[in-house]
Amino acid sequence: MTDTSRFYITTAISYPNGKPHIGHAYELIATDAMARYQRLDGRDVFFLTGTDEHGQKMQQTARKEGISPRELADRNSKEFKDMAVLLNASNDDFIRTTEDRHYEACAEIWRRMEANGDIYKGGYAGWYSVRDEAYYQENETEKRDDGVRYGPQGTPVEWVEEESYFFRLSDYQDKLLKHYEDNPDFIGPTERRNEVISFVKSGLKDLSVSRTTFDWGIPVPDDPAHVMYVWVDALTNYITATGYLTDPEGPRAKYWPANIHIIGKDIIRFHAVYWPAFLMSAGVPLPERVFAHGFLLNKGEKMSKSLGNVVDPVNLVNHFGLDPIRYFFLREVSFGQDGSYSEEGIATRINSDLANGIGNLASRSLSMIVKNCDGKVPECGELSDADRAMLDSVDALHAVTREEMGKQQIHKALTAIIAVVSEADRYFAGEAPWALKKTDPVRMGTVLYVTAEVVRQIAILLQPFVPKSGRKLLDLVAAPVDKRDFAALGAAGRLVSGTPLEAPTPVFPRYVPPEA
Ligand code: ME8
Repeated sequence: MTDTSRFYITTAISYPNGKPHIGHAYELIATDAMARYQRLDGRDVFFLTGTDEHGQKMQQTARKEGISPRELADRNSKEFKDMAVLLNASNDDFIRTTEDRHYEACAEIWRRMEANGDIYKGGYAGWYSVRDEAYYQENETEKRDDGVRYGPQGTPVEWVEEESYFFRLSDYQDKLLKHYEDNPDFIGPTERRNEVISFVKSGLKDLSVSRTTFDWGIPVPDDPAHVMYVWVDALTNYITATGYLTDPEGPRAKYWPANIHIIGKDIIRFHAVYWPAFLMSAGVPLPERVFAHGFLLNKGEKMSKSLGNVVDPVNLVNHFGLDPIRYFFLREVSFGQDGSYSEEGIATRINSDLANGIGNLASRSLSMIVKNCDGKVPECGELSDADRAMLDSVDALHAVTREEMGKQQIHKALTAIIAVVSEADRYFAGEAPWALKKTDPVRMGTVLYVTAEVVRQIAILLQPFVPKSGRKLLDLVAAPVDKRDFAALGAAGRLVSGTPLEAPTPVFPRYVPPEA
């Protein structure tokens, strides 16, 4: 039975201290594919993305540019919104942490943690990385030959001493470990789960949750000399958007707790340690799962502004086209691991799987139908063993992809789909319908019917990954608009013989590199 239960999925919210880069685009594309998959599978989906606009990093960048943090946030948040449109992301909301609704939710969660006795005033003296917006223990930092001290993510840290509120994180060590044990799927993939467990086992210190040396943040209730530590503010975005704390009777409150937070591996500690501790303290249910994807590397090298390889997603999409780029990242990178990309890698992948794969299969089979079957979906005659095996393979894809997508193994879902395309290529070549035209036109019709039915189901299943191309393919097989979700997969939605088809136009053109 189709699972019609609600499904709430989020991306991290990005710092708009600069324009979006390819890592941001990657996370949004992957999360979008998961949201679209669940929607087509009949679930009531709420998909959230947005921007994380407070904190010292934003304030410092704005100062360097000679503008206010709000101006910086407004300018770049728009870039992130535009990117979501460019990437055809199906997010249901876009949250900005400078919105009023978010201030209210943050004040509420703070009050609840305070009422639970978990917040006290003290003084912080220790290392802070502005680039990571993170506090680090002395033993997590190292002074390098350049005389600068760096944190575990390779960003410089500075010494901070100021009055600050603390959260009693140390009280949550055992509760967190128990939660990880009782809920083995809370953190994925396994490497990240192990990393988090060993971090928590090594001992948790209370966490400084407010700052007093700058003011670009959400004021602490009843003590406006303090702004909330940006991560308290940022993590709360996931709840703000549902209204769970501030509008519990509202239409979106039902979406909390989230089914899954999709984030990058660099911010797992915030999501799998601090966030569940804050929620336990505030008496709010925890998200079901936090899944960390890997980092994208440009030809194997870490992206960095100084290396000049921070690829602009807009250029990449303009160059290769949106769906080819979406497909490349989703198929090429094992979701959860780091991935490398290059122009050659993208070209090879999209030509082999899209142009020569599904694109070619669709155009060969459908143009034969248009030419030889009166422009109509042919009758499906008696099925041979080969026909049945072919239909069984494509009918099985719903279950296979559902299983893989349920584990965030996006690349495996796509691999399974493309394997059926290859099988259909072999089937088509083996049955040689062109040779049957004169000898056995009824049999030719059956082979073409089976092939077109494979194309129909592949098209339905490709929609989460390459939405526009999936739609175009469905137009080519004249699939009715109300028969394009996963309920129409398998025998339930078989092509109807006699349906008129137009001559196919190419859906996935071959990528030819521009002349040097
Ligand atoms: O961390 N490859 O924001 P952010 C893949 N505001 N993913 C990457 C990447 C890369 N090269 N670089 C960054 C923040 N990311 C916080 C989040 S959530 C409550 C607050 C991912 O703009 C990164 O891992 O630095 C994160 O998930 C997202 O992009 C936003 O990064």
